[in-house]
Amino acid sequence: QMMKFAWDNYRQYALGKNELRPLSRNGHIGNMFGGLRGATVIDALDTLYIMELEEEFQEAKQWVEKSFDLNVNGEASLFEVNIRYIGGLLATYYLTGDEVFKSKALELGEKLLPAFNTPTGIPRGVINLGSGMSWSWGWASAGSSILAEFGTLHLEFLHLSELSGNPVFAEKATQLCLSPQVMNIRRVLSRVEKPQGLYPNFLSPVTGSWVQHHVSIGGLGDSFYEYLIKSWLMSDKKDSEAKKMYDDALEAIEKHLVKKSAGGLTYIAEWRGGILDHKMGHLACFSGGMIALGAQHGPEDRRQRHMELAAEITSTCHESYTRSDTKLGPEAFRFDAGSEATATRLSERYYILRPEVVESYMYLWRLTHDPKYRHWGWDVVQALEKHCRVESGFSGIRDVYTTTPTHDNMQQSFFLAETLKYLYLLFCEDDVLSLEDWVFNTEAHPLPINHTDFKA
Ligand code: DMJ
Repeated sequence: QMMKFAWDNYRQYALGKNELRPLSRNGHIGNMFGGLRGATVIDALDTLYIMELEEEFQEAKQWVEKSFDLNVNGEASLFEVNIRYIGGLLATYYLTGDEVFKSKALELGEKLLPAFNTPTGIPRGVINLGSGMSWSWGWASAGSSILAEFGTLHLEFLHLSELSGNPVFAEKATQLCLSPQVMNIRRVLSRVEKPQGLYPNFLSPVTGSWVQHHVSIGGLGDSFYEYLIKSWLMSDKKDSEAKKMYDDALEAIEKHLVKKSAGGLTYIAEWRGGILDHKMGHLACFSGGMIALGAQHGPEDRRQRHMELAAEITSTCHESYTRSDTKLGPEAFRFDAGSEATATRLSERYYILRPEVVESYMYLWRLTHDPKYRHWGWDVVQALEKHCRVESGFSGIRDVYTTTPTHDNMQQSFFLAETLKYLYLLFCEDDVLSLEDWVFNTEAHPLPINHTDFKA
């Protein structure tokens, strides 16, 4: 019902725009997708299909067939186009077998390739989909590329290669750091000196070296780690290089970033050139699910330790929800100056319908069957209904610490792709998109396991 409500309002007031503005009842285009439209359509397709909202799925499919225009000219985020559009189209192709989704994914994939024309092969973050010109984000230090962006292409690009028969995509994803001396990004990343074994978030696409020593499992770093373990799973556990990189990275994170607060809450801090920032972003809350997923494989003592860590982090993220008045969590919460899993800055009190906490509930439920995860998920459903549902859709809120929050007038496309999908899967049988057969890309679009022969 929540999905139908979110979709119906988007379709009625904003079809073809990127997101619905549910208070003003119009569409939002934004500047992340380079002139592409319909981000909500593409992000919603597989969720509608999985939920058996047949009529709504057909509406979305028709829009893709008749109105989805790829001949656009504008500045796009390589990362966002990949995870939302390519991921959404690929997943829907695999679920339905409808060729239109495959051909659109391949066509769009081709348009992303010029971003990789850099001295190292590390792509830049922004690309003009018309001209193929690419550049780094203005806000990224010294023209750097972002770990979570160039590290979050692998799953989709392997499938593009598999489906097109063109190895170029797999090569781009696996040889992101091609330079005369270096064969691929993983080799470069294993050679480049890593402070304390940690991966900083900013890398120069020109020199292939770190530009700044900020490490985070939240924003700017997050899905790089996620794609390592998922690359291994998607390869049917053949891509041992990815597994080793994941294991080593997690070991360094455990050693240097995992902390316990005075009140006994486990959290993952951020690291700035050796100094810890005792903060977790909402985005970092996906890590409970990731660590639980990765924990299933390996020696028993390690499995147990990682399952405990995953459960503790998920519980801390749950605390960030329960300690607010709305029972929804803030954008970032801290463990300093007497605060414990609460936001201390006004600018971090908002909630924009993000999925990461329910994502971890879904993984922890599937992997432990502890009923508390369903209870926690149900609390989120109720909080969303109470505080985020408005007359014409769902909206983010500006302050989770008041029971009369102001709405931000935005129904994010990831709410339909991820938040509602993970909530639905939390209450489904385990064989609906079984973790044995599917990996979810970082936008919750399911991709089949063992579907590719391209090895890293
Ligand atoms: C999503 O677009 C993806 O999950 C991405 O990896 C980071 N966060 C947003 C939603 O919060």
